[in-house]
Amino acid sequence: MAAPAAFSLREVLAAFQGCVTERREVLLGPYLRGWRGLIRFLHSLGAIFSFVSKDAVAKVQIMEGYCGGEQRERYVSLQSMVEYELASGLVDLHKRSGRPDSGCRTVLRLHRALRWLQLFLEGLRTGREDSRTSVICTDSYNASLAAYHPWVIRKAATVAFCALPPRNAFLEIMNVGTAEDAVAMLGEALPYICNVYSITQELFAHHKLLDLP
Ligand code: 1PZ
Repeated sequence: MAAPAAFSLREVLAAFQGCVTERREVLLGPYLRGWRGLIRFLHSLGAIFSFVSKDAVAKVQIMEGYCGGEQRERYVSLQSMVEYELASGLVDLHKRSGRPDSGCRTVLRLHRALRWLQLFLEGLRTGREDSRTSVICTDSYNASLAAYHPWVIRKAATVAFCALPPRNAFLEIMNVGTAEDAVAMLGEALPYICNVYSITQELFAHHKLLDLP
């Protein structure tokens, strides 16, 4: 059997570039394609991260279900999703009620993880050649996602981070070329991720959706 084609993180990050429209709407199709690519990359880092990818896959699947379901035209963008789910009373605002997870609460989890990704990639990009990926990763995690995770997940995450390869090796497994090429690519791609993050943050803040259970 042929080995799966090596894929480059450049294409993955480009999906986030393609998901913002001129009207500053975030399109769910490319957003989820970006996530699928990130999850694939995560798989290449080994089984130690499978508890992370399992959860990420579950969340992406929920969203793909909505995007391919009966109400698919309501799930074209984050903006149309928020409007539809709120107007139809589909979002548990204070306590989970046993109803299916809403798109809003599901995207919120991915959105918080995107903040981690932004900090982590920025840390890698600007880090010194001899800096440790595990330290960059732990610092980014503690400054973002950790606040939303119980102790046991924080512990498991921190242990897994120790398995990450050194900075330059990590930049090379991104498959963009040399470590310098990867740093240059990150410099180009990160503003787009920041943009997706801030538009989503604004949208969720506006509708008071930043603490959905
Ligand atoms: C390069 C190294 C990758 C490290 C990944 C860093 C993120 C660590 C996150 C660990 C969370 C895993 C377990 C599941 C947690 C869930 O409880 C939470 C909340 O969901 P809920 O329980 O409310 O339904 N899920 C999340 O916070 C979403 C986490 C998604 C992480 C995606 C990481 C993508 C990695 C890309 C790698 C380049």
